[in-house]
Amino acid sequence: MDFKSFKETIENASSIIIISHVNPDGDTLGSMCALYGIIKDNFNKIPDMVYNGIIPEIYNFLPAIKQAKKTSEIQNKNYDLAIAIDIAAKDRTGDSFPIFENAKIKMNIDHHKTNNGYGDVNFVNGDACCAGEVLFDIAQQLGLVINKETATGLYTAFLTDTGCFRYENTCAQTLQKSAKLIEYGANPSEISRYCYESKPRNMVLLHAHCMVNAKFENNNKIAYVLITNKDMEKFHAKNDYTEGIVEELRRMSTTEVSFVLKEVDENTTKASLRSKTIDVSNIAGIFGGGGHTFAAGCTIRKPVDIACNKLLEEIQKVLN
Ligand SMILES: [Mn+2]
Repeated sequence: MDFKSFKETIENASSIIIISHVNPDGDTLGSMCALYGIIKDNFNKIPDMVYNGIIPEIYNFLPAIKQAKKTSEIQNKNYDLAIAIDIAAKDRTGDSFPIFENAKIKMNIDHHKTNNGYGDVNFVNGDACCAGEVLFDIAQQLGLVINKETATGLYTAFLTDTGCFRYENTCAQTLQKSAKLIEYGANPSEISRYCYESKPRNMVLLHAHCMVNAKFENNNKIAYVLITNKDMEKFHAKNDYTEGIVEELRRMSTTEVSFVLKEVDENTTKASLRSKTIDVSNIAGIFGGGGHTFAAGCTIRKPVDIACNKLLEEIQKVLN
């Protein structure tokens, strides 16, 4: 890929905003902070950063994350340049969609295979393990400075989107590039501690509750749990506390597909799907969602129990 237009586009913009995706994760937030650092250190400009919903507490360690604002706090609505990072499709910008649409130039930096190149300038590599890797490649090819803070953001993206270098998107280059980031100052044990051993107590207790109440189908090949608003209240849970439950269900040797259904309101249910074998992005696609082969999500406009039956039906069609 040719990254020269990255440089030109940044140089030509006098106002820049970086947009992370709804329900932000370690890749979108780590990459956003890294891009902030890259633009600040190499182009002498201070971009704005915007997020949707809540930033999971574990990511408060990210350098520069405190500069990020909620969509409602953004005054300027007409940026020269808006950069979507780790955003598979435009609607994943959530509340920030108007900011993205109003910008004169739209840049799209991503690694989702389903990304259709919706920007004016697109850096999309479906083989990259995370959006942070695409950004790393841009910086390396253009000879841009990666300081300790930027390396910390990028390393967080690599670590979290590969599930601690365990998923199928982990390859030799993933580790080589991560090693480079350590040379640039990222501290692997410290970042792992923040990402994996700094969870709010009630989040861990909610996870335990979900494990105890998990259900199984197809000879335990399907493992799933329904989370109602009542469950959330019981644990004073913030929205992001459900992160990671679907992966815990996949951990069992018998699991081929796991999913978590979360009640949003009486007619809306959010589904997260994980798999070891079948393509769950297709199944999410049936309900208007998408994602990766082994990790996908969708919103189903049905009450949680009906959504559950519909989703089970679709998974069983593929498994049987
Ligand atoms: Mn990602």
